[in-house]
Amino acid sequence: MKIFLLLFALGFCWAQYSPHTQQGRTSIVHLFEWRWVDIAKECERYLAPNGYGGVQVSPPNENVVVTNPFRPWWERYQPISYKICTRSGNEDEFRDMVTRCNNVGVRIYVDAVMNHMCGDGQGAGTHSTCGSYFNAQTRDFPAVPYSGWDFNDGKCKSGSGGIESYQDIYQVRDCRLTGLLDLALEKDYVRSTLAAYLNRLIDIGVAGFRLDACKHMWPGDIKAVLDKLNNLNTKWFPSGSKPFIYQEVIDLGGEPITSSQYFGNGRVTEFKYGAKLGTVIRRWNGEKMSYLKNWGEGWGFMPSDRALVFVDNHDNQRGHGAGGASILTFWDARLYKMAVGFMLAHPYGVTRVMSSYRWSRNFVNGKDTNDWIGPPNNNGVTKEVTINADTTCGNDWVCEHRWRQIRNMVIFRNVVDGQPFSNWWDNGSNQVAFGRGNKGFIVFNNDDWSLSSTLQTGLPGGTYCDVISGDKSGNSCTGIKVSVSSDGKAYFSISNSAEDPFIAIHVGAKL
Ligand code: QV4
Ligand code: CA
Repeated sequence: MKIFLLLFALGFCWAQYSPHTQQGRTSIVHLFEWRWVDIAKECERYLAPNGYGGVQVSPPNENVVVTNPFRPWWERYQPISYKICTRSGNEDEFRDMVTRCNNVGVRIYVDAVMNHMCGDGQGAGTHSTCGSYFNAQTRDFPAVPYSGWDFNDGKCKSGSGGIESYQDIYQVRDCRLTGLLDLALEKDYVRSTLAAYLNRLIDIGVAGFRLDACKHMWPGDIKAVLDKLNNLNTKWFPSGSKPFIYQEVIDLGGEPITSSQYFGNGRVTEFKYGAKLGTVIRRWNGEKMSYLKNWGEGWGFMPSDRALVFVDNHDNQRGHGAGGASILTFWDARLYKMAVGFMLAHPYGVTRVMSSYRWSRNFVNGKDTNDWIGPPNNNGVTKEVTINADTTCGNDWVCEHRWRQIRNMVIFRNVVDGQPFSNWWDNGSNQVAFGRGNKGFIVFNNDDWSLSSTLQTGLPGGTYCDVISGDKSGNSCTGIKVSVSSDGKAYFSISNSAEDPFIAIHVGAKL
């Protein structure tokens, strides 16, 4: 009986580290700035049929309307209230999205902005996405309500009231991040108000939360809010399920605040992952893919069961946040597909795929002066995500999650889930291969010459369709065919000038 209680207790507390995806689904896609009506449709027509586990959505709560620059994407990180009312849609549309996605086994994770309200320079009035009045100068947010008592003004010890040094853990938590009015999360009233907002979302049916700017909140204050949360809605989740939590903490080393200080609350974003993988795939600083043999904890990353990983995110794909120039994005499509393919094939972490929109970049001295540009819109109204005949998206939505190579690697990850990292091979340079037990195998050629090798795949003998160059369609392959002999070996030939210089096979794409 004691063992059972221990396992139950452990299982119980593990829950906030589990994304609660449906059996056989493993990855999250960030549908950045999408409208709720479009996400609901995408769950039914694309994400469920292609095995996506869940969607991270942009902050659904009322935010300030910024007109200079015109409606930047980042206005959504300046809360005015917790009314579900933004450019992505209203509460009815949000509820409909969560219900329809859950009904096809696709979870919804909400980007929750708990650390602050709007910028101290946002003035007063009703320029907010639901028309609520606020006054930043007097810290007055009657639609919550919050007043001066609920902010950290008196607590911050820096001269400017803003964060002046990331070496000072008190400033980082108690002062303003880029002028954003910092909430006093040590107050029970603020903790209860935030918990009430998250509990409304839990009641609607969301599966968990991306917690924004966690470095700027004390881990204990975050825990105090999480301890007030209800279990997930039993309409879609087993009784006793706790919300999945992944905390945005940018820890590239060199600061007193570290990711591990937040492990007690849930998973943490591992920003070293995308920064390092970008450097390796770009072959900068002498990095080589053959060094990826011990990828994961071997590279100094946090434990895999605490990590949320990604190649790029909404910040660093446009020069915000962390990661720098090495970050690969959809703008670097060929290398990007290799990086995302590697991430989805490797067992480390819970994986998140970025889905972006195009904007007109304008580099001046290496910085994109248009990094603020918001989603495709008609005079501020976000455009619909249209779907073209070839299944790509229109209206400047990039839809990386629909790219064959990425969609098929999400399926690859589902097929190999639980299988060990195995059969590593490399040529000492940038040609590498590895398997996942007896379920899948992937080969990369990132050298400036062709790859031609017979490798041990670990797979059962037979003919497999390469899911990078094509699909398995009926009883044939639309792309490259790979024949694995009864001893598990297969010959691979990959030109360094191939459109996508990597091949992936798995037992779900076997003729
Ligand atoms: C400006 C000045 C301030 C001044 C203020 C006066 O810079 O010095 O005090 O005006 O109001 C926007 C503007 C910024 C402006 C600020 C307040 O870009 O110039 O300050 O608003 O008006 C996003 C953007 C920010 C944006 C913010 C709020 O990246 O540029 O600021 O939204 O709109 C750190 C954190 C990490 C954070 C990362 C970006 O540790 O947590 O920086 N990442 C998350 C989100 C990110 C978001 C925030 C946090 C804030 O992923 O998207 O910032 O919620 O590394
Ligand atoms: Ca803070």
